[in-house]
Amino acid sequence: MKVAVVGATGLVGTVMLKVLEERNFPLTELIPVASEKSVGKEITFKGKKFPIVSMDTAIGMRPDIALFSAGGNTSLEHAPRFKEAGTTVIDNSSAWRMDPTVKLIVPEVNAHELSIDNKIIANPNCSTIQMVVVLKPLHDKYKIKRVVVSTYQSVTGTGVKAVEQLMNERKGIDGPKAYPYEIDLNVLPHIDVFMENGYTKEEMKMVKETNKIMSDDSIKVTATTVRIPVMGGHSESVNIEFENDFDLAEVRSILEESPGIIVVDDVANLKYPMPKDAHEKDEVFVGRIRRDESAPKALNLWIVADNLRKGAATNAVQIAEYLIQKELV
Ligand code: 2RA
Repeated sequence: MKVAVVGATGLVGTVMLKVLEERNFPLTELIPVASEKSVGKEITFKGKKFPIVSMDTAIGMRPDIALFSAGGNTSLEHAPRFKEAGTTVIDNSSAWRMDPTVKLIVPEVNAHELSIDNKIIANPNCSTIQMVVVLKPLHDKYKIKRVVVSTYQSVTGTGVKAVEQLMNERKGIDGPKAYPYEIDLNVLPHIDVFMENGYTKEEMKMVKETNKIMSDDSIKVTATTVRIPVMGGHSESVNIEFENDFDLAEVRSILEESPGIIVVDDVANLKYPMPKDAHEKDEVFVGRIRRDESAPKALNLWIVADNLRKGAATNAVQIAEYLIQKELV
């Protein structure tokens, strides 16, 4: 399997390479792609050095799969070119997610939708991925009416410049700014740009992507997405209202038995999910499982995951693994 990683030197691209290595992905040739200024440099993968090549060179090498994490404009321009060359593209940008002809995939939820005809596949937004992994088994059992989610998102979701801003602020030194305000000892109720309806683009991604991935527009979703000075991953406080009532012990066992989920919920011993524990893991961690006592048939959960791994790189690699397993590529 010839695999290209487009954006190989970026925050997510670097994690994609790490995940491919850790999961011993069955690749016969690796094609790292980055901007012209990086062409010719080398990356090390499984102890071997691979030269970074240009987009055109990579397309000419006709990879079987191309994992993209290079921004929306790059995906819009070059994903179709890889597709033309016979490559299946799995894109981590938001460029294709709401395209009705493109599948938006979280393997634990809707990998079954994939077919050999899907040559551009969209990787959902990180904050959406970790939430729908948990919603899916509960929706199947109790049918979800409405979801209210507040997120607490790591600066790594913004990128290297944001991590540098946080670290510089903690050291009390000036430097490049990724945010309009200080992020250390602060929270910003503002991720991406504000829309006409007062929501941010990040919040509307959670709303629209959830309905597409769950294939159910009847699920009402509202979101408030917040940036916090944390590194290890995104956390989410999720309130779910169901059509049908539930048994709390059954909810817990359903989650414990669902793929990709680890339940960490023992408050008597102060056990609950935290970004520090989720960092560099591929699972979605769920805790603080409790009935919402203010409403019938409603549940509160706390969901944490590493946004660079399950929220981006690992989910993309899992899609690629599924394509190989089902001989769709
Ligand atoms: C963020 N989910 O956290 C967005 C994009 N990675 O900034």
